[in-house]
Amino acid sequence: MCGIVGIKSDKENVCLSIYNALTVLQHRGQDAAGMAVSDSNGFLKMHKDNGLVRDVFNEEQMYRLSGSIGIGHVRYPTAGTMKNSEAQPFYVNSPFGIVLVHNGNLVNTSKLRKELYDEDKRHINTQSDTEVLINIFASALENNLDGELNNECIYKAVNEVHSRVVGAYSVIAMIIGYGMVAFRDPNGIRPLVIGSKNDSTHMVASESVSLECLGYRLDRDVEPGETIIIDSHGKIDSWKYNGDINRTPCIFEFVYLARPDSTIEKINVYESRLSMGRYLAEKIKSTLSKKELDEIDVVIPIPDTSKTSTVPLSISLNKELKEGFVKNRYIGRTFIMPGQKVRKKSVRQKLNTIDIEFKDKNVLLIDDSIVRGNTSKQIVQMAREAGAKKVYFASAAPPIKFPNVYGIDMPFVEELIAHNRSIDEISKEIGADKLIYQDLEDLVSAVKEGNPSIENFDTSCFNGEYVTVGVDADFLENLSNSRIKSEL
Ligand code: PIN
Repeated sequence: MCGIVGIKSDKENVCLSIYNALTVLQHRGQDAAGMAVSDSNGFLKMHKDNGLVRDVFNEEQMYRLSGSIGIGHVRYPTAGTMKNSEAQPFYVNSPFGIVLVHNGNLVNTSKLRKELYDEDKRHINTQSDTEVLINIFASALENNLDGELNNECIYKAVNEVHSRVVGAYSVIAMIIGYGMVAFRDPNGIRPLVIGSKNDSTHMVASESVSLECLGYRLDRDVEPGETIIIDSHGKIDSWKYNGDINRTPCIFEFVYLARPDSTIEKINVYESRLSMGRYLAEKIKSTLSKKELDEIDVVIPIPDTSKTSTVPLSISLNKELKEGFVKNRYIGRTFIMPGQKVRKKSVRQKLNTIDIEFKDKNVLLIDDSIVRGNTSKQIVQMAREAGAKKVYFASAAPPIKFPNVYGIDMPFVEELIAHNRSIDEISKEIGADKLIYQDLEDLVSAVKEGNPSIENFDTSCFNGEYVTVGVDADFLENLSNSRIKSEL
């Protein structure tokens, strides 16, 4: 998962707005950040590096990055390596100066790499699938040029991209001197929204929250398979792919990835989490015996995401909600630390217990999801060390049994605690007295409540049903061999 933003302004220098929008999207990736801005003389300025937004850009770079149109990116590594050369945006200088940022993960990258080399005669210099994508786009633009560059050739180029590329891709590209091009894959797996301030100042971004925080109005989602062009005069035009469009947004955005104050596909993320809590409460009621339910003294969310779902859950169970864990806000994510030992230690550095909420109590802990189960195991242990008698554990998402191939960094299948284990075995593994998982059907219903017109979501990490072609056993095996082992 990554965060992307593009701004075209009628007068103001966009660099500070892009910087601010990237800090709002920082939860989508803390590994690297980058920005490319074009000025009125057609010069492109770019800066990217590993690190948080606030560390990557300094005052000097911000002065240099002036211009009225630009794009930015925050990265959470899902494909490729953690080298700073793989930070985005990527740039090519033919057929025009093009810079591009991408959120998602391509499925047929190996095939495309080979084609680019053999047929398109383009050189790829990194492991990043975004470099593959920009070259496919550039090559398609070259193939479809009809004299002057115009919107029509751009649409034809994106049409070619859709027909060659398989996977998840929300993209913002900038063609220097022409304008900005934003498009979303025909499944609309990763989010992308567009908003505006006035008729000629527009922002495209991964989440609506970056629009709101910068005083833009959310206009709408970029539709699956849709391409939007904002030209250098601020004029907007759009086109819809005429191939297969099958809207299947990633349900995990609602479980954990997106900020609660975002709206994706007209679904308020916060409300979907409240609803998950209500459904999970029903599941808990039907799973635990009356005795077990009666003996729960307190419900405790594991911060931060599950705090939202725990509120209606505790009301529905008629149990007191207590803050039993405090999270250190200033610690970086543990994934940047290599090796299991360091990762285990990091949970304790990140979370601490408020012992009085556990001492001599039967507690029900709520988390948004269980991926590897390492954190859950340590949290259960911490609850016991703080004096809990019984520790029940509930997850607002169903068991994660399959890898995510569309841009969420989920470990390969053997590392998933729910892979090849029954619920009782998982419960034992994390040391809980009982473990309750949300049912997939209920998770889907909870999210759908916000927009009943969405028929399907990508739920592949729960049921192994991948929404694009090309995800077979061979693909999954190659993926697990190439994956960066990082922690979600
Ligand atoms: C973290 C949300 N959430 C917590 C991410 C841990 C799985 N983990 C996924 C649970 S936050 S583990 O609240 O947004 O900070 O199962 O892999 O141990």
